[in-house]
Amino acid sequence: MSVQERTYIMVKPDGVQRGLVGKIITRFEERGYKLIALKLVQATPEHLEKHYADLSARPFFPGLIKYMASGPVVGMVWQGLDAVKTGRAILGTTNPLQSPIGTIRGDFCLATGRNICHGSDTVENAEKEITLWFPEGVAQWTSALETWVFENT
Ligand code: IDP
Ligand code: MG
Repeated sequence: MSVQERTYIMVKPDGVQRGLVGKIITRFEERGYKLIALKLVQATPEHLEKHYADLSARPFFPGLIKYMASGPVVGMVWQGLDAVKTGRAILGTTNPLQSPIGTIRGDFCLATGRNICHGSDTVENAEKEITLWFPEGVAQWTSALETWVFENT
C-alpha cells in the first residue's frame, strides 16, 4: 500500500447521461485523492473488449460491450493511499442493490448492468487499465492539499 498508488476510475455511459460525472469526481476529491488524468471518450467496441478481456467468456459480455459503447465515458486516474481498494469501497458492490448507502452505486443506481461506474480491482489491473486508456501518460503535479491529507510528506 503506497501514497503513490493509482487506480483507474471510469464513469460509464449511463453515469454520463444521468449527469453524475461531477458527483463521482467529488467523492474522490473530497476523500483526499489526487486527480492525475481525465478524459471524455467515445470508446470503440474493440477498445472495450480489451478493457473487459477477463470477462469475455461470460454470458453478459456482448451486452456489456454494447452498453459501454452506447455513449461517451469519462476515464480518470486517481492517486493516493490505498487508491485501488478504497476506490472500490467508494464505488460499492457490483450489484447496486447490495451496495451500502453512502457508496456511489448504493446512492445512485439499482441494476448490475447499469451500475454507472468502474474501478480497477487490483494494483496490477489498475496499471494495465491506465496504460490502455491513457497511453499518452498521466500528469505529475504537487497538490497543495498533500501536507494536510497525509502526515510526514
Ligand atoms: P465490477 O465492475 O464491480 O468490477 P465485474 O465483475 O468486473 O464488476 O463486471 C464488470 C461489469 O460487468 C459490471 O460492473 C457490470 O456493469 C457488468 N456485469 C457484471 N455482472 C453482470 C451480470 O450478471 N449481468 C449484467 N452485467 C453484469
Ligand atoms: Mg471488475
